[in-house]
Amino acid sequence: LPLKYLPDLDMAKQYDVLFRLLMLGDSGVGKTSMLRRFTESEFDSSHISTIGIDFKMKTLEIDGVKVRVQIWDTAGQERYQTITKQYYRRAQGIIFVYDITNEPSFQRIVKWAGDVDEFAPTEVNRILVGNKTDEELSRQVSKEQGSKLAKSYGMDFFETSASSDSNITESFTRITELVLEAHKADVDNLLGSLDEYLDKAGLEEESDRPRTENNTQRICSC
Ligand SMILES: Nc1nc2c(ncn2[C@@H]2O[C@H](COP(=O)(O)OP(=O)(O)OP(=O)(O)O)[C@@H](O)[C@H]2O)c(=O)[nH]1
Ligand SMILES: [Mg+2]
Repeated sequence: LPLKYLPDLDMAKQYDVLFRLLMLGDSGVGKTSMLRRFTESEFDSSHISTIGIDFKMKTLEIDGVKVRVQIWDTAGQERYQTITKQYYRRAQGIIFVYDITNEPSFQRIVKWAGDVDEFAPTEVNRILVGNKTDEELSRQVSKEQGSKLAKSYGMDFFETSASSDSNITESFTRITELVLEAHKADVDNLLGSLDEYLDKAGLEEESDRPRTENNTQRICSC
């Protein structure tokens, strides 16, 4: 087994693989609110700017694979960018967020994407999200503009609202699916070889022992 896939034998098998996702975008676009909506089903209309970086966890089941995602919520404020950039290279999936009622936040996606090209692994999966669709009357960026930009980057595109809970689960699920797809060969390989390994270990130890499979957790932290 490659060293980067370390089974953690201490915990009961609650998930099969672990992926890291990263949220990027200007301050105030709603990154923390989207994450809070997704992980806690809550929304707060006050803005408390994220300081540096924070994360939340959630487990999703995709194609029978229990995927645990660690979602890193970065501060959009310029002054934290030296810190947050250090997390780019450990991400397998990136969610770029802008605010549909704030044109400059949309323009700056180009800058965020450029930073990712520079600091993240080239194979990182990415999606684009335009948040705050509940504020339709204040819209400054059309859905077409968003979808066109996403297309030019080869990214999937969603418009969401953390406030009215629209497309939030869909967006996080999609980026997770993309990451899982991209790592599918590794994951299958990992699940397969661990099963094989455990079968053999079981046979060699004592053949009437129950299979240890269920106590094993497989982590893909590639
Ligand atoms: N109407 C509306 N407001 C939202 C939505 N999502 C977030 N907000 C509000 O926008 C403000 C900023 O949201 P945050 O989630 O803190 O933004 P952020 O992107 O995490 O900002 P930083 O941490 O500074 O980078 C807050 O007042 C939120 O309540 C939404 O979908 N609709
Ligand atoms: Mg925040």
